[in-house]
Amino acid sequence: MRLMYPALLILLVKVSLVVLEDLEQCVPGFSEQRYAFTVPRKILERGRAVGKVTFTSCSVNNRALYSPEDTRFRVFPDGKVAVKRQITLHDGAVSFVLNAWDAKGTRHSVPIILWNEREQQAQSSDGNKDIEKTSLLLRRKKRAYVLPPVYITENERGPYPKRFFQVKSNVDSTGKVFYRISGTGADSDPIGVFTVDSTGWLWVTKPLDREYIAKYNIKVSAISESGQTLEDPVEIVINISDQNDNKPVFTQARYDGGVKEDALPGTSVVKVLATDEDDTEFTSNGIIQYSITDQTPKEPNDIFRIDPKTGLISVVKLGLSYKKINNYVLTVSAADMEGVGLRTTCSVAISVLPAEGDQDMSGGSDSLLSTHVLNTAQGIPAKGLTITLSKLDARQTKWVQVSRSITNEDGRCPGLLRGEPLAAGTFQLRFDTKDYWKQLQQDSFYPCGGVVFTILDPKQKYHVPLLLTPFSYTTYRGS
Ligand SMILES: [Ca+2]
Ligand SMILES: [Ca+2]
Repeated sequence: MRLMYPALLILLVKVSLVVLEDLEQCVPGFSEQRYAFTVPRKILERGRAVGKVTFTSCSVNNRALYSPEDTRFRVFPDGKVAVKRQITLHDGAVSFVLNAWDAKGTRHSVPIILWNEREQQAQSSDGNKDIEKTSLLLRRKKRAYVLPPVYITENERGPYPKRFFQVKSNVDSTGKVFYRISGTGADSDPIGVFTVDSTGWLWVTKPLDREYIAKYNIKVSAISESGQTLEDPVEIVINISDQNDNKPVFTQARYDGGVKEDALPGTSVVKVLATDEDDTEFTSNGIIQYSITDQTPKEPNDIFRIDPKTGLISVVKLGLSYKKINNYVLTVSAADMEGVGLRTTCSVAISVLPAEGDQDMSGGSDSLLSTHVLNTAQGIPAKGLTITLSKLDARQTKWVQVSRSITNEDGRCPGLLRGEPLAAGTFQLRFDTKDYWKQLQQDSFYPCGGVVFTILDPKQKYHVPLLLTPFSYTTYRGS
């Protein structure tokens, strides 16, 4: 037994050397530049296998990790492509990019196209003789060739130029055939992104940017030596597949909002907005989700929530107190890929305002008509804004001024009625907004804002607040 060990050892060393040599010569990648699978029906139910890809990962066991960019598909370790969620082929075809990683961690991407067999037959039944074999199926529909779209991933690594598709003319047999391409990216701006060589191969000359141009339509013509066009041009649609190369960007670095301390759960406070230039149609690279990642002060926590899809921040529960904490700063994050991708943050300042009817702030609880102006652009009460109260005269023809006052530190006007009894009728509050913004060195779109309202019962309380930014104002009936 002892003698057998060295022999076994030598054998093992030999075998592993062979494996290593094989791996050193191994070229990772997919077996095809693209895969086209046909399926017998329009609706692909969950679990259906549609085809198989072959990928060499160059790892010892040649296992690969696949990640389809369309999450309705899954790809098993053996390369089998199956439907994960039911799909309807509305246009007769669907395509997506499949990524796989080799043993060195390099990503390889390949386009996969699924065709509905019936649609294909219907389209090709009118001219079998013209069917040409390219690297994909080329079919003739009426006078123009219909080619399945070609996919190129943006930001693809060089070296450039890279060839990606071949067309062949079927009148090739007699003399020499030249090819010419036209369209955006070929002979019109941006010129020279794509070229064609004498064998009909199309080349891409530089990395592409989907956010610049997402789709190219190139026409390929076959030309004889004497310069004659030999047949109808072939149109090739080149779709640029997205990579997640853009972070979400907030429209403002900082947002401000205000909320009353007695605001009920569900009250909206402020809405943030971020945009992402990446694709939202075929991938989630541009689909943003919002979350609150930090709050100052930390306690009480969970007072605010953000709608992950809309960015609307609202009050979740009671517990705000103007006297205890009158300002919160939230850190809000926007992350693409539906919340798991690239992340950006912004800060949101929220002012807590005293509740209505708070004696200290309202300028007297006996006042039946009150107003309150809030600068919602900065989340602060609007101080020093001139307000004129007028009443429509008995003949309903002109406005008669009742009083004129200026808002105090809290954005309120305690002297609005100057002790006069409130009478039924139609009133107007005029807010001199231009002068207010001017003192803050800001331009305003509205020189003034007028709110006209009817008082039916003079014994009731009427509160007419104004929420103001340089470009908008809103009002509502408070109490
Ligand atoms: Ca993105
Ligand atoms: Ca992109």
